[in-house]
Amino acid sequence: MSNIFTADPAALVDQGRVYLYVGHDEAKPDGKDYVMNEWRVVSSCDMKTWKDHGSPVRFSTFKWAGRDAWAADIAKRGGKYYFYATVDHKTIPGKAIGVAVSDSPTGPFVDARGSALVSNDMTRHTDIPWDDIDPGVFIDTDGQAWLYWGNTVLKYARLKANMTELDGPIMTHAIDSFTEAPYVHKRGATYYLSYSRFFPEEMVYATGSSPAGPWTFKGVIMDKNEKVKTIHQAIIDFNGKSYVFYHNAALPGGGEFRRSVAVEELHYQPDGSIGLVPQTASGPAANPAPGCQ
Ligand code: FUB
Repeated sequence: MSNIFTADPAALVDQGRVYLYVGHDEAKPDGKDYVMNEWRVVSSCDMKTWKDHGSPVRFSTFKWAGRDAWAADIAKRGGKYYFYATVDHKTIPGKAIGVAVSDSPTGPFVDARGSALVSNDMTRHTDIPWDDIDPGVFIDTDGQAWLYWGNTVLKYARLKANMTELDGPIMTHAIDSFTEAPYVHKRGATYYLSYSRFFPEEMVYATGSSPAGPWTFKGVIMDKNEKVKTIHQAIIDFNGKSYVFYHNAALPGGGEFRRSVAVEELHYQPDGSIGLVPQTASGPAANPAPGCQ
């Protein structure tokens, strides 16, 4: 998307098509903070040409939220699409995570609970009010769904099969220099936890043999951005290749609060490690998925 500023990608491959969900950075050129009211959806059959599906979900989809359509993630279960989203809570000070649901990857989405799934009063690990942000949802091959989130402290919990309730306690992992944007994916028997570390952020990853860790730090996936301190990744496989979405501030007029989502191909080495991914101006080559329209 080069006509608007976007951030915090989440991605889902569904029926041979890739859907990309992004926050909309609406700050003015001299803006000093995020202005984010909605998430946008685009989709592609080849990672090169994108169809705009507009905005099927906003912070105001959650009546209990007052502002801030920050980072989100999505999962499909039982024919429904569950969208986990960071917003600012109207009555419980601090950030919170809501879950919206739709019968279609392009929405419209409705609040699945009518209340926050996670709110700041449920976590006491740090004093900051923005520690309950950046949900990453992962459904394991055994069907168990997990939610990861956090700023400063990495938190995680099981989700019930209904995808709208936590199943058990909120747990934490002590991850050195963890900043935010936890994201878990699985390749073969290996679980990959990618996240942002330091500030300005670099995109790094750890691996483990279970969705609950323990996690072994492996290395840097992408070096920090030049013009913006955040980077926020999502990693998927699509049509035989692997990709990492992230954001930078490369569009004209871009900056800290005027970011742009981009994508690059990601390569696994024979030992399962992820090679350093350079940012390019052109992105990956077209990868047309057979039968996708
Ligand atoms: O877009 C607002 C916040 O900035 C996100 O929640 C973080 O991941 C960072 O990208």
